[in-house]
Amino acid sequence: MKEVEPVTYSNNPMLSIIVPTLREAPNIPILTEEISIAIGQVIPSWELIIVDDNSGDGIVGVCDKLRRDGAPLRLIVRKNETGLATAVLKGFDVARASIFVVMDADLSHPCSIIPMFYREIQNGADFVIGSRYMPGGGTDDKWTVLRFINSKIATLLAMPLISASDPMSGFFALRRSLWKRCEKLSPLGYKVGLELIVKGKPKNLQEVPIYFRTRKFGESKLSTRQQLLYIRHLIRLYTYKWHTDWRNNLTRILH
Ligand SMILES: Nc1nc2c(ncn2[C@@H]2O[C@H](COP(=O)(O)OP(=O)(O)O)[C@@H](O)[C@H]2O)c(=O)[nH]1
Ligand SMILES: [Mg+2]
Repeated sequence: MKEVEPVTYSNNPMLSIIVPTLREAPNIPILTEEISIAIGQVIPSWELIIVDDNSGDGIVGVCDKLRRDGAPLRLIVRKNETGLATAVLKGFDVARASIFVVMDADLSHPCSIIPMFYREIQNGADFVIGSRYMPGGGTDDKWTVLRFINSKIATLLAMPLISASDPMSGFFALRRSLWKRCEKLSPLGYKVGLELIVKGKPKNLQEVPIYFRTRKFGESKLSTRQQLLYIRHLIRLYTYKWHTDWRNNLTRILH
C-alpha cells in the first residue's frame, strides 16, 4: 500500500464499510488505498469489514499485511456459508458504526462517492443508492450488450417495488437503524439492497450518480443461477409488499 493518511483505530468508528468477497485478493490492497484516499480527513474514524467465503486465494495474508501497515481493516472468513447477500448481513452483525456503506471489492464502485453518501446520511437520508442510471451516472463502455440488457431488465422488474432509478445497485449506504427495523431478512442471491429498501421502508431515500467501472482483476460471479435466484427473490419481495402495503391500501380505497 502506498502512503495513506494514518487512520485512528477506533472501537467506535463513524463509518463501517462492508465488502463481500469471493476470490478478490488482488483487489483488496487497491480498494483499501482508494478508500483511505477518498475518505481522507472527511471521516476521521472508519472500519473496512471484508466478509470472505473461504476463497483460499491468499486474502488472509493480504489483509494481515494491510492491517500491519495501519489499515483499519477486519476480515471475516466464513467457512460454512456462501452468498453475497448473507455475507453483507454478516458484516452488519459485526459492524460498530451507526452508518454502513456496502460496496463490491472489484473496484467497480468509485470510492470518491463515499463521503457524499456519508453527507447525505448526516443531512437526514436513511438510505442512499449509488445510481448508474440517473443523470450524471453511467457504466463503462466495456460492458457487453448482454450485460447491459440484463441489468436493464432486472432493474425494470424491480421498479414497482421501490421508486429509484437504480434499485439493483450494489453500492449503497444506510443507517444502522434502518437495518434494525427490517422484518426478518431472507436474502437470496445477489440483491440485498433491494430487500433492505422494501422491508426497511426508508423515509428519506436519496440517490447519488455513480460511474460504474468494469473490473480489472478476477471474474464476475454473476451466473445464470444467480439470475434465477433473483427471480425467486423478487417473487418473495412482491408477496411481502402485497401483504404489508398494497393490500392495505387497496382495502382502504375500497372502503
Ligand atoms: N462473500 C461473498 N462475496 C461474494 C459472493 N459472490 C460475489 N461476491 C462478491 O460480491 C461483489 C459483487 O460480485 P461481482 O462478481 O463483482 O458481481 P457483478 O458486479 O454483478 O459482476 C464482489 O466483491 C464479489 O467478490 C459470495 O458468494 N460470497
Ligand atoms: Mg462486480
